Amino acid sequence: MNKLCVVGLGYIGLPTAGMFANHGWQVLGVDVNQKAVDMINKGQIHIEEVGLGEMVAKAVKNGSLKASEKVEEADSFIIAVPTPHTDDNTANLKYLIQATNSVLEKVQKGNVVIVESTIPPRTINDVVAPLFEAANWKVGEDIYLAHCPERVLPGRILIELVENNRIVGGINQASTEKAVEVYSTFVKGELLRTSALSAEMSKLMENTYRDVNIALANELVKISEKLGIEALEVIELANQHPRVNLHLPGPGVGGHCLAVDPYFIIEKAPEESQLIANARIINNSMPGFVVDQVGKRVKDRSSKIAVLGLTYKGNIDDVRESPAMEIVEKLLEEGYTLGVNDPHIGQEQVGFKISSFTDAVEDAECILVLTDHNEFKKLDEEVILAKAKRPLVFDTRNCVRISNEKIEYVNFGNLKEKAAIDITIN
Ligand code: SAJ
Repeated sequence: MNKLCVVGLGYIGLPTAGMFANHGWQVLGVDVNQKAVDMINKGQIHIEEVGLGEMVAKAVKNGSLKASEKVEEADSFIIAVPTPHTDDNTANLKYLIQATNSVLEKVQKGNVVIVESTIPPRTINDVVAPLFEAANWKVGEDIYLAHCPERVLPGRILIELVENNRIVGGINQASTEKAVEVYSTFVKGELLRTSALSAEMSKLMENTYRDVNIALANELVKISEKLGIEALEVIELANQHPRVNLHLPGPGVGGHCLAVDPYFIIEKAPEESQLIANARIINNSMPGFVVDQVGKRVKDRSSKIAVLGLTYKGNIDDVRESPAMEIVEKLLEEGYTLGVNDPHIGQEQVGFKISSFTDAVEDAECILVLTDHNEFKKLDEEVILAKAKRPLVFDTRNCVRISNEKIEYVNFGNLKEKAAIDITIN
């Protein structure tokens, strides 16, 4: 039986370990978090993901998955540790280097080492390979090295791991083929063979493409606000062109991918990354723009604002890099009183009070929608009319559908009052 060692048991590493363990591999999952290791060895999980609990429990029970704090000898190694960005927006490769060094202690001739973590371009060639070379391994001959970025969406990880096409980028062709052999165990999507360098850059460009396009939509909102144009109507009309797909404006871009990955490119080629850097500046300016727009409608800074939604996008429980959190901070700095409601957030995730919808809306001069949770698509209009001081809904996500005429509705892309508009983008 082939043995696999997965270093890093987070949102990507644990589902990956479980998947291999359920497809004929003997898997050792390694993590520095002792609590996570203990839980997994009891067949439990420390993160939330649809179907993952059952998958891990099954693999632990039948003995194909074990967890440990120490790397052991194996045929293949997968590294799936975080690569956070530092305060100066450069990648922090500390965990990747630690993980590589721990693999280095156990690697044997003929093994393949695969990095799944998102990394700046040239990291495999300039950082990871030299660590093995310094230990006298001929990388690509004695041992094989590849970068296979993950591209799965939280909530759908177990499905997308199997069905998505997967980029497999070896440091040389022999490494690519070795890594293809590993993933072909369960991947039903296409395995796209390429170099490590192209793999690194494609992953970053996928998220940068989205970030730049969202910046374009956000810039359109600002231009439209100045010129009295209805931005959302413009997007809807322009998208009728067969080769145009304008994205949706919003209160900013959050999450640990889109708001971070473009910096990995900028870091390596700052002079050349003008458009990418400007897109980051535009998207980062959106929380301030939202607060200015609130200020135009609610002049008395001692008023109460009801904030609906804190997560970086709808129907998830993740507040990492969320523009809504920054907007809350800025509104408080302006002096407003806030009532905050988010049905997907627990009190312990944030440092301020989370209220029920009714309590949040009570006495509010403005109901500010920052996240497109399903719960917000149809608001309780009776409660708004009975409790709010002024029944004004300011919808930065174009997601609320209002039916009562007594409620004033302002759409973010249409800063003059008008009904929400139905737009779909890919
Ligand atoms: N957003 C807009 N307007 C839009 C689309 C999104 O303002 O038109 C905002 C969202 O509200 C959110 C942010 O962008 O704040 C990011 O959301 P997202 O759904 O675009 O992306 P993520 O970060 O949840 O996941 C992305 C995905 N990448 C792409 O769609 C290209 C996912 O497939 C990747 O696996 C993931 O990044 C990753 O791990 O890199």
